[in-house]
Amino acid sequence: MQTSALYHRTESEYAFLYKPREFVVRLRTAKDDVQRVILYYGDPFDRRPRKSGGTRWHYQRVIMNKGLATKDHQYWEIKVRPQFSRIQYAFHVLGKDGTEIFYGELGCAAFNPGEIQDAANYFRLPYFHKIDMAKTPEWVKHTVWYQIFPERFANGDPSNDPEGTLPWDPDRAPTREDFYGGDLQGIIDHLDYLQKLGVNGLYLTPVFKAHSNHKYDTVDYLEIDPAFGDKRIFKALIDEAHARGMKVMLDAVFNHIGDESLPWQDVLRNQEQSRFKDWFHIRKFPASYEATEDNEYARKLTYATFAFTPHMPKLNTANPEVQAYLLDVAQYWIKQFDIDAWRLDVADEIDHHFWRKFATTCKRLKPDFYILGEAWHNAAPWLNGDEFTGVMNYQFTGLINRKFLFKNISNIDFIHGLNQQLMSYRAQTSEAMFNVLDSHDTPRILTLANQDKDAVKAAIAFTFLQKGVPCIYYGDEISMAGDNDPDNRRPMQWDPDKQDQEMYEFMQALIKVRKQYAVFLSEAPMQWLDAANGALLKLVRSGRTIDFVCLFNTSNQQQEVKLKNGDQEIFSRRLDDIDGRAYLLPEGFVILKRWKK
Ligand code: ARE
Ligand code: CA
Repeated sequence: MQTSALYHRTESEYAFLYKPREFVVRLRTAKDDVQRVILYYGDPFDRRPRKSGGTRWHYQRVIMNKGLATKDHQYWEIKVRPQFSRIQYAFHVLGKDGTEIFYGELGCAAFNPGEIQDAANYFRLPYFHKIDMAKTPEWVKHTVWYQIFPERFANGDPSNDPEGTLPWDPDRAPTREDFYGGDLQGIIDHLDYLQKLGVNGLYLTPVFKAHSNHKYDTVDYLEIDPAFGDKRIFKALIDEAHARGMKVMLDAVFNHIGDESLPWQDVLRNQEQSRFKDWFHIRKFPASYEATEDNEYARKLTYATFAFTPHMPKLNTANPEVQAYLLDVAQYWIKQFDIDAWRLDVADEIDHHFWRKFATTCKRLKPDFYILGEAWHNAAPWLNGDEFTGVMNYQFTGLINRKFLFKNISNIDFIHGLNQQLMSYRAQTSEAMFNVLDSHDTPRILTLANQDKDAVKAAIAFTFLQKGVPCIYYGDEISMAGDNDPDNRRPMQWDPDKQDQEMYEFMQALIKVRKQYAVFLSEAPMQWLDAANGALLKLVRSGRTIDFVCLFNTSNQQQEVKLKNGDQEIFSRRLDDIDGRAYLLPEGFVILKRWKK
């Protein structure tokens, strides 16, 4: 047995409370190396008399389930409910080669029944604290998000258009500096459209006062940008959205502030004498820059910024004054306007210390508040329950794009990659992930897919069947195209003759299914059938009363599909020729809903 592959760590994605009294244990082993894993567990204070005198630990034994596999590893998983909310546990691992290992906190040893009494070797979770448990608000699972870039969604009020506003033209590629006049009234005007589509969560990129069209260079966090409207209109938007059962998430850009903001302007004027000098990370005075985007110049910056961008000086979030200021902003929009979630811009470049305070502050006001971090890489350090609820799941969805849009990954590698992502987080965190296939920071899916709409449909359908909440980037539902930023931010196409109605109806149907089975699709385990099959991707989500059998034709040929329930054939079709009782989607893939007796 390859004992070096054995891995477990307490209070992590390997050992966590899923519900206040339900403890999940995962063990990693080498792939195809182990035949069985038995979990030994008991109460750390439960000693019982021995017949021969003295006492001994009382342990229960349970066989662990074979869980998901990655390229190199096999995961084993089990849920246990210890009576007194505390546990000590270790693993008895039986190798395919016949070796038996006892694996605990002190490492691996040959399995020797005499030694299973040695409590020092047991992993421990000394007490189950509900307050420390990573929690996913129930509403998050029921949500299908829709991301809006307010400057480009709809112009509901021409009177607030900034100077030089261009005519609304979805066919024209915007430059970085263009303005099209989109605003909050425009969103309000189209809430009926969004409701009809079925989405029930709106994620707005920044709406606070700032100079750019994207508003990531905040001038004032406590003001709505005048080109977007004012607080009265913002309140109306929240109320109208809530009245329709939609949640609203705003973008918190706390890593940096705009260079036109009061604190930074004060630094530029007063330099070392500025009372704001410790609000930033200034390496050398004078802190200064010229308005140039040349990177050679940028690297000579004397102060920290976002990505060498001189107009985005980085805030010193370790400074208590800055903390108080930003936490006040966080509270203000929850208290006064009842927002439901914050999306945290460049979240991974801000210290954990600050985010812990931030999470406590938000949840004190709204216990089921959703905190979504922007982190493009493994985000486990922020997802222990005291910082973010989930992150923008670019790693996960990147794989989906590779499978369905670029078609450059085999089914088996794809499945292993998805499994790896799922095993990187606690189960409830995977349920809270924000699954975006594209956004204002990436090319649009249709463009990534080289205009192949069937591929787009497959990618979206697949995403909607995963754990984690899906998000649609405005305009994708009517097949808008767009390359990298800024081309991905074209004005929304509102001309019905130019909107792709078929794609719209497809998404509408999918959103309906997702919402109808929201909890099931969040929680049911993932089961890959026949994973080595290169032509058919078969995912089964199995619940108590219902199974989803999801088949995706990943080849470019017609595929024969047969499904059996025991000996009885329950489904047999050619995959581009499906009809009947199955809930089905066109173009070579199907979701077959099978009710259990
Ligand atoms: C734009 C261009 C840049 C250009 C710059 C010049 O995109 O290429 O150099 O202008 O000024 C906002 C605007 C952007 C603007 C940027 C800077 O929306 O249009 O850039 O400000 O002015 C990384 C970060 C991630 C970040 C992305 C953009 O980790 O946090 O880069 N995303 C957020 C927002 C953005 C926003 C900002 C941050 C700044 O969502 O919209 O930009 O507030 C890889 C890496 C990631 C990387 C990702 C994308 O996969 O792993 O770390 O994300 O690519 O580049
Ligand atoms: Ca306007």
